[in-house]
Amino acid sequence: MGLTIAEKIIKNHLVEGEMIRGTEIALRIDQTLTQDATGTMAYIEFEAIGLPRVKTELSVAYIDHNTLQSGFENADDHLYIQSVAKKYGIRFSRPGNGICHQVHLERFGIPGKTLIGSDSHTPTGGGIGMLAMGAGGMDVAVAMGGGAYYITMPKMYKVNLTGKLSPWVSAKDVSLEILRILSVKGGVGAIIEWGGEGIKTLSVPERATITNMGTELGATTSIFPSDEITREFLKAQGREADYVPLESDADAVYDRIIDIDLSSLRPMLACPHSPDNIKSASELSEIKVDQVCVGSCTNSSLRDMLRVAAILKGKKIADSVSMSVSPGSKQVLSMLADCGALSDILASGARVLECACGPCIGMGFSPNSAGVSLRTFNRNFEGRSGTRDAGVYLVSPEVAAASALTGYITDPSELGDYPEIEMPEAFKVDDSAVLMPASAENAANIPIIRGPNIKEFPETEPLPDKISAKLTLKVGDNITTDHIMPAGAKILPYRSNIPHLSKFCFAVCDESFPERAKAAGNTVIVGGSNYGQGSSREHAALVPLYLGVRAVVAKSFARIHAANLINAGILPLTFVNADDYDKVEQDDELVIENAKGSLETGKFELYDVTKNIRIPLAGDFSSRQCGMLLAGGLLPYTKDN
Ligand code: MIC
Ligand code: SF4
Repeated sequence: MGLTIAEKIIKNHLVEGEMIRGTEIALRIDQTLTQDATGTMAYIEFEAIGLPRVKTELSVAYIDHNTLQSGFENADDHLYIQSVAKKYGIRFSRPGNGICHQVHLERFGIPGKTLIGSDSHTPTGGGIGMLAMGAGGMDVAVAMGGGAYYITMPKMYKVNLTGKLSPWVSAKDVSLEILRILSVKGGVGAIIEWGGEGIKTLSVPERATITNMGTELGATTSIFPSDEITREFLKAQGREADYVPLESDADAVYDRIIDIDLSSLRPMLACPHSPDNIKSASELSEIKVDQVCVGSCTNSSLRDMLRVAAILKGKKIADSVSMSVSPGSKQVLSMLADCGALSDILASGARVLECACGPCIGMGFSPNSAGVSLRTFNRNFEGRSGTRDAGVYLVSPEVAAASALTGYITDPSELGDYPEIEMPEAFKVDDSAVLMPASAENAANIPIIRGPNIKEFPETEPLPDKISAKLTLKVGDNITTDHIMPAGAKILPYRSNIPHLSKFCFAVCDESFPERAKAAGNTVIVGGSNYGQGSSREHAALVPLYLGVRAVVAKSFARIHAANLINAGILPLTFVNADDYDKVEQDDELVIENAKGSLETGKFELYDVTKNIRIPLAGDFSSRQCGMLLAGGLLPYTKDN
């Protein structure tokens, strides 16, 4: 039987299990990345493992999320990460060098390698043919220590692209089209392989836009073949030696095949508040726009920026629009400056922000009250922009620039001729903002710098046999980790301070939750389907742990969040009958008897004391996951073993 691209990489990295879809497998990880918002916690966890050096081929610590430094907290965390990186053998990408996924693609990604990152958009690396996955910080810490990364062997989906994108339509529209087809939960448990003749018309950064946003499908990852286009990209980055060809076998077996004709696509938008709420630009032309943001790890490549500059060139953005442009990396910014495109952007009236996540994670540039914000980003969850009543639309760079000019949502093809851009043959390579670690001999003397913002890790306890808890919060479908643990400029600086963060847990849904949870002592949360989609932030498990959450019962879970809950020693259980979700109510007193014994059978029972009803629950855990849950999480489990 032939293999898919992902299966070929998995086969080369398999350390445990068999490649049987739906069963647990363990993979050797070649590369890791962290960013600063999840990195401090990941490195605290790496330190707890107690190894003198990372064991990966390459590990990079990026600073790109928390770059506002509105107080000492961020600066302290940066110094902590920098000192850890130097000591333990990790490269340190300084603030200003760019967004982790963009820089990693440009400078470090290698086809055929495995990469995990403590950020859910790590699949960006699939654009260059890597098996790149987002993970919780603890899993990244373990991988840095040479430990395997465990996943459920995914199903394999194939998207066949035919045709060629029309002018004014771009890779972002392909992402929006697949979200329209599959929805935010349509990729759960699957790897999405992109192929067909149409991929030959897409450059590596365009492919990376597509794999980046594959995260919003809930997919384990997305991947493109490594072909001549990949070679060209690597050559232009001065890294042709890293090229290896990679394609699926002709008789590879897929669980689902989806065909998309690129020629048929039109400019689209994802409307508030979900990336799969898709409409075409021409349908929405009545909507007035207040803000436009170009950037993020989805759309901040040189190609995207040159395109925006070419559309804005010689024109002014509408008086009513506030526009920001954040290039994805120092390489992109510096090349924009060299070729004059940066001046075209500035002359149009747009504001140029630094090469970082910025508005994408609510670090500044929040929209006005009830404002309409068009963003070339990947997520438009409620409140994520920092303005709770804002309406955020996800768009391509083309729609963003055209709408900034007219002040209304605009199908860019109305602007007339599509301005051509010329991509350079070689990128400008300057890796001086990536600091190399100390040599192994000198590492012992490097001190770790720990500011007062770095607080203790929350305590976990072994699983009790009987869990008595209050149902302190009941929420609906598609709850994101941005709901569970919001980010933004006011909160993000405290990512290494769980007690402080806990005050904001579920603030978007119910501000009284933290107080009520603390008062209850032990808590169970009930959710709908796809609970925990979105960000990989393990804080969405560690903070609930700190607040006494012992189990989350939902109709279904998103992959990374379910793993993070188990890593934190919290039971993720699902309703056997989805209708039972309606039977329980907030404030009910609940009991899960025989929790330990139920781990073996996978059959749990929830007794709702208030309603006097018994509800069957499922928890299908591997023996390793049972071990972690019994021990109270991954760290105690790793220590015990
Ligand atoms: C995001 O886009 O939500 C983030 C911020 O990059 C997160 C990571 C985090 O919460 O720090 C992600 O995607 O994993
Ligand atoms: Fe940064 Fe936004 Fe990308 Fe997350 S999605 S890594 S916040 S740019």
